[in-house]
Amino acid sequence: MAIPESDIDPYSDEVLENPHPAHAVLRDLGPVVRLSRYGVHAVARYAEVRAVLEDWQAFSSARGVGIEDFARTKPWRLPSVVLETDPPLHDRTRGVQSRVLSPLALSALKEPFAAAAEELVERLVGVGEFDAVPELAEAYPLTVFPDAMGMPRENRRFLLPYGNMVFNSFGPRNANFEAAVQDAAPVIAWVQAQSLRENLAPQGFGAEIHAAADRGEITAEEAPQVVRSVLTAGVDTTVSAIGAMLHCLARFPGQYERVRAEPRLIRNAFEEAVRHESPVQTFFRTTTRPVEIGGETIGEGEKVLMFLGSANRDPRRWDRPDDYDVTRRTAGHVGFGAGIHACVGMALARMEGEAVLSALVRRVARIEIAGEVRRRRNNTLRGFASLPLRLVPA
Ligand code: OVM
Repeated sequence: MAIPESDIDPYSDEVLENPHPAHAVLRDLGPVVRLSRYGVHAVARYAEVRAVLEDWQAFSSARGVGIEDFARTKPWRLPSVVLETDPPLHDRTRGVQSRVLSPLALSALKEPFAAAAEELVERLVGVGEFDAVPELAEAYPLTVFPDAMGMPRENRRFLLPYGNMVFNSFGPRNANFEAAVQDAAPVIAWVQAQSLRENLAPQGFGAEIHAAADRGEITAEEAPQVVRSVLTAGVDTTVSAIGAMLHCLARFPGQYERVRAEPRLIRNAFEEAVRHESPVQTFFRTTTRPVEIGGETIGEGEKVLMFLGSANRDPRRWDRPDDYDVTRRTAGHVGFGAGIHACVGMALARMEGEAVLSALVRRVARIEIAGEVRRRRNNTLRGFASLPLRLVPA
């Protein structure tokens, strides 16, 4: 038995534009595949993606969750003390984020999040036709998220190029990466400054993370790094998820009607969009020992690429995986990852998605595509460069 090889380039323009055919080929080749172009192993089936996510001892995050191995190459930025770590450090830093972003801690934000969505959607219904990327998918998180963090008003849009850099940096040093990191210095400096205690409001996620340092849960040096982690992961991802939800509801008008008739489906409509689109398409792990996956053994120190988007559309796990179905049992999807590194901000993401869709179903009878939809090219994130929509008032 040998591990099958493939020369598919998951970071080519063609595959980033439409990854689904390549995912199907990789899934059908076997439970684990070697990507000859990059010298890494990859898992594209649901079962193996899940198995890798759930075994942090054998599949480490500490050597980076991108294609670069921190044991061989100097990391592009100071590694995240949450994402790019293993226990015990991971559990300490993650524990602080987890408390600050817990559903209970977020309950006070429900009303302001709803109010912001109502205001934005009301205005957009008046406009009628617009590009939903800047006007809605970006505009909404860029208001509610920095407010919740306790950030000043100036330069909030810097969060977008910063996220774009970091999510490109998990892939190879290709044209996408190079374009994203041009003029990186001022953006990186800004994010670093925003993470400091003195630049964060006395109330908000930022202040709460710094307060955890006062209690000795994390060190004073770690606190801004834990803030930076939330700033990095908290915007681009939700922009993509909200964009995906809007795109799905426009492409599947029957599903939008269904949600309007039964607003208790709103939460699952967002969740199903995260499964269907998988805004975060890929992450890597590095093996800490020779380890078996799907009956094959791979050696120590090997990079393993997990195709989350492929797992979420694996017909071995999902019925009609390419359909957007707001009544689907979405539990078990890996759009937020799984295991100890599963998205710590998912309650916040869900609140944002739910607030936007709640505002839409009240005011909008139909969501229509109103022009050419263009995909964005990023080594890790799947999203849109442009999503022209028409909102037909109720
Ligand atoms: C971090 C980080 C950065 C990007 C993504 C992410 C999806 C985390 O710096 O911790 O999670």
